[in-house]
Formats: sequence, C-alpha cells, structure tokens
Amino acid sequence: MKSLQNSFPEDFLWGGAIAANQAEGAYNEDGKGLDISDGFPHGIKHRYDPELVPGQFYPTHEAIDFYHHYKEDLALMQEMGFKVFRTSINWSRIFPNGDDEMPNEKGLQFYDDLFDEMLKRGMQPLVTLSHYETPTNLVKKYGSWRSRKLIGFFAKYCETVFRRYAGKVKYWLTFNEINNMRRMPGAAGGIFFKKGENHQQVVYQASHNMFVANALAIKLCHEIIPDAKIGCMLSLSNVYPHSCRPEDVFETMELRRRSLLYGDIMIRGYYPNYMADIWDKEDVHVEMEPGDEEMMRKYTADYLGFSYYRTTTHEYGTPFYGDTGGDQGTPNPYLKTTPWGWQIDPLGLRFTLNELYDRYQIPLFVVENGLGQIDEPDENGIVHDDYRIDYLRQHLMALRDALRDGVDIMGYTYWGPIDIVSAGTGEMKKRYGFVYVDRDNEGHGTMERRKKDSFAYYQNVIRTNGQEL
Ligand code: BGP
Repeated sequence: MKSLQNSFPEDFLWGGAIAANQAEGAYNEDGKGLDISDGFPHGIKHRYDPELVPGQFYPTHEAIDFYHHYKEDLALMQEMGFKVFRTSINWSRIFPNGDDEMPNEKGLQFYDDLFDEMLKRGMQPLVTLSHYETPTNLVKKYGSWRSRKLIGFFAKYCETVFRRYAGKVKYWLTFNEINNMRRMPGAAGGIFFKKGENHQQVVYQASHNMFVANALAIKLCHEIIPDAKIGCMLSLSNVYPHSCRPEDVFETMELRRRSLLYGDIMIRGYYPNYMADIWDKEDVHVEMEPGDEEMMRKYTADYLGFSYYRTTTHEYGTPFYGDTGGDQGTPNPYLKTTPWGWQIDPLGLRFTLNELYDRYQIPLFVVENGLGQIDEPDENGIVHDDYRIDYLRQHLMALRDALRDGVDIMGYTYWGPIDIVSAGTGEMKKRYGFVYVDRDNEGHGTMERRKKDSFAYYQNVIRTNGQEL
C-alpha cells in the first residue's frame, strides 16, 4: 500500500506553461510558414481568416515577442525557481507548409537555442507538439485532419524533433486539449466545416486520424528517446450536475464522457463501449484502416497532462457551450466568477484529480491552471495582484490535499507565468502572468517586463517546495 503523502514530493516539477503562438510573435520570421493561429484576429472562439486580411491587426503576429525576448523571460522564470517550463514547438517553424520534403533549419535552430537556455537555467523543457498550430497549408490543401495524409506529415515532424532534441527534451505532450475537437475543432485540429456537412462525422473522423497519429508519436518517442515520457493533454475543467435530479446527474455524466472519451482512448488504448451509442445517435461512421486499433492499443500515454481552470454545472435538457476554459453550462451559485465568466473552484481541482486518477491510474500533470484577470498597474507601474495569489494558493492547497488522497501528481505548470495573448479572445487585457508585459489589446506598449506581487509569492512556494502556501 502507498504510504501517506503529506507534502509535495521532492522531485515535484514546479513551473509554468505557455504556447508558441501566444508568446513568440515573429509569425513570418526565419522561414516560418503560416499556421492556423495566425488567422484569428479575435481569438480561437471567433472569426477565422483563411487568407490574412490586409490592415487587420492579428495579436499573435507579434504577441509578446518571446522569440526575441526568451533569454530575459527565462531569466525571470529561473529567478522564481522553475524546475520545468512548458511551451510548444510551432510545427510551422519546422515544416512551414506541413508537407515539405526537408525541415527548416532556422526553425530547428531556434528551438535548440531555446531548450539550451532552459537547461542552462535549471529547467526541464516540457514540449507540446501541437498547440493550435497546424500549418495553414495543410488545412487548405488536405482539409487538415480529415485526411489520413496528416498522420504521415505529423509523424515526420515528430520524428524530426525527437531526433533533433533527443538529448534535451524528456517530457512531451502530443495534441494540446485534443478534446477541444468537439468544442473548437478549428483551433484543435484545423477543421472548418463546409456547408451541409455532418459536423460530428467530420469531428470524429478527424479525431480518429489524430488518435492514430498520437499512437505513432508515442511509438517514435519511445524508440528515439527511451528515457522520455510522452503524455496526452486534455481540457478537463469539470462539470457538476446542477441538482440531485437524476436526469441532471445522468446527462452530466454523458456530457463528461464527451471529453473523457479522448482520455479513455489514448490512455486505455481503445474506444470505450459507450462510443457505439454516441456514433449511432449522431449518424457517425468512422473509417478505420487495418492496424489502427492495434496501434492505438499498443502505444498509450505515459501520463495525463490536463488543464483545469474552473467548473460549471449542467441542467437536464439545456444547451451546452464551451470555450478555452472548458465546458460552460448553468452558473453555480456557490462560486465566484471572473470578468470572463469563469467560475473559480479550487475544491473542484481536488475532485478532478481524484476522479481522473481513479479512472486511469497513471501519473497526472496539471499543465495549465491560472487566473486571467484585468490588472491595473499602480503609479509606479506595479501590479498588486492579491486576487491571483489567492487563486494560486487555494489551487495549490487543493493539489496538496489530492496528493494526500493518494493521487500521483508529477508537477504543476501555472498557465501564463508571463502575460501572453489570450487564446480564446486574442486579448492582452486578459492577463495571467506573474510578470507584466507592457502591451495592450491594440498592440501598443513598450514590451517592458515587470514583476507583479504574485512573482515573489510563487517564488517562495517553489523555494519551500510547497511547505509555505
Ligand atoms: C487553454 C489553452 C491555452 C490557454 C488557456 C487559457 O484552452 O490551452 O492556450 O490560452 O486555455 O485560455 P484563454 O487564453 O482563452 O484565457
């Protein structure tokens, strides 16, 4: 029997997480091709421009210019004591069109330098292979993940980066929030519907192709970097039944399964029995090739990385929406809400960690959790973000409680340790950082970096390995 875990393990991976497209900028430098994130002027929940509109401001094109500031930014992360730093490789820096014969050396070199810098500063890179960054050309030419051709292109990209960074990167994630194929298939998989299509058919077929690609990536990773761990990544903010009415409870379970099915497949290795009913009701017929199911069964995730921001509730028969924070239903009267309508629920994190560990029995990694808020700098330009400290403290206490419950948790990477562009809305105003970046929604500002009060708080948490929360 596992003994009682009363505190954070010695090797707990403390750190922070960003995504290439929300931070790097330099959207067309050094041979980078366009990727889907380049075409959303107001975030991934809103309009997508398949062709860039002249004169339109696209916030991610410059973002916070991490591409040129990463040394200074990582120095700040080191000052907080980060043991791990999560970012993505932007696929379109490596294969600008997605289907190129040869990789782009300048793109490869950038990530070499970036990972060297992290390692020099005592941080393990945790790398997402695809964080809403499918090369645009693959969308135009092949309809993105609708086509099985994408499996081959993705495998080639994975093999290239595994070989190149084998000595540097030991923690990998395949597709960021792959279960967002259901809520935001444009961002998650480059899927934009055509008139008259059965959306569910397209989503599940594309998801299937991604599952095969996921299995192939795991296979390649283990062959090329035997000491690496590669996980899957899901958006798993939680949903409670709105009441104890059995219909509320049952339909909430069904709804939750629409997310968990992605974990069930990539962790257990096979489609769960309840899929047959979902596909039957939605008139979905997924084409598989011989060998697909065997691949999926054989190459499963080493760990589950997930994002957790909030919870919501579900009432029987009511429509359901979702955004970058997860599913969104009927507001919960017991919880406080951010200006973006996200309901803060630290106990929900403990609940979710327990639920997931009971279901999967593999290590969990909280790879995104944080508070997006409006920060008002004082007359000296300093942000006093007690609300962020409070959010963080409460979620870390919940995480410590979950460790005591017996959940196996590898680490915690706070989302957006430095202000970046919001994925959902494209705003800079929605800030998560411990470090303020002087840039606004319209792209004005000096790009100067300044520590907020939460910086010292998190630094002390890491210094004491979570003893002082
Ligand atoms: C997740 C994404 C991130 C991220 C975060 C916060 O869905 O993986 O890319 O940005 O949500 O969302 P937002 O930026 O919309 O506040």
